[in-house]
Amino acid sequence: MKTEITELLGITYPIIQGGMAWVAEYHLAAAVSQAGGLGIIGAANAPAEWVRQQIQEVRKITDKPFGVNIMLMSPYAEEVARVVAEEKVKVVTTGAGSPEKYMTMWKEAGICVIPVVASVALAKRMERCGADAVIAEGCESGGHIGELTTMVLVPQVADAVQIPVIAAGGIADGRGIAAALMLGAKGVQMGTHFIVTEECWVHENYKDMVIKAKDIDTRVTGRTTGHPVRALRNKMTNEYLKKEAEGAPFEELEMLTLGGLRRAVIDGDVKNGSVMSGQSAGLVKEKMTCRELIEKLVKETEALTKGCSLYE
Ligand code: TUI
Repeated sequence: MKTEITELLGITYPIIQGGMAWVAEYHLAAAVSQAGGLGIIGAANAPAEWVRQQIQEVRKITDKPFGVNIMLMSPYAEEVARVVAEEKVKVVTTGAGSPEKYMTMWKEAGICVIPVVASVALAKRMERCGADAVIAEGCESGGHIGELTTMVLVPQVADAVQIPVIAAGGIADGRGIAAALMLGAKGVQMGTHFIVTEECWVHENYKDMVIKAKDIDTRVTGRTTGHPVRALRNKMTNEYLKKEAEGAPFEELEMLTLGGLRRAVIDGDVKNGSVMSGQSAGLVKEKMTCRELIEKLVKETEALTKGCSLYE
């Protein structure tokens, strides 16, 4: 499965693990990289020194490439941006905003910069300011989402830019990967399925809820606040959507999801917490190691794409 993305990043398979807030810490990132994909540490709302320690922990486990995702709405985004440059992390992905102001610093540090985009306009802007690739993320994804689905976003972004495109949103098996490659992507990013891997340190309640989830079990909160977030439906999403429909103030709503992610991931409170997950939860059936998952994905994809000229 050699593509422009495997060559750009120096990895075996064009499979990137999403930089999920609170979920993507060093055990997961190291295991994914060790298995031939690209592991990513999710900096989310964490302070810069926590991110530095996570980077150092991955380096103790593997000498394979890995990345850091910077959530640009974080109050620590600026400090984290400096830490990844100091640590000369190989790959930086960004989410929930535009990373333009950090681009010069990162390029000078030799970092491969891959912003997540949810529109053609932002993809073009990222290419102009020096991005090495973009992740086109459809609204099937978990967490903070855009408007368009993966099916329509990926081919339009692939037509609009010269740099390689990575597809994300709704992909959880070889069929999804094969489809993404057919749409013009050179790689995929997956989050939800990696939540249930053995090396992922989220609470077992969170994993069990992802595995039990059916096709229609996610909800999007915050459409009216400008911060739409997809999570598995529970008491929290029910209350949120009720309050949102009643016009509750922004701060009151935001507290329910932001603080809620910690409650779900760490405390295992999957009733009152925010169990962020993509729509692909319905496709996720069992727990396995990162290596087992990646090998399964590669086998499925190769069987479907045999004879297609998708690889280099
Ligand atoms: O960032 C994500 N997913 C996330 S971040 C996150 S932490 C959080 N928790 C609660 C509330 C808010 C955030 C959980 N999940 N995905 C990448 C992504 N980026 N999806 C969509 C976008 C995006 C959207 C609009 C990127 C840029 C953008 O516009 C930027 C601009 O300036 O035009």
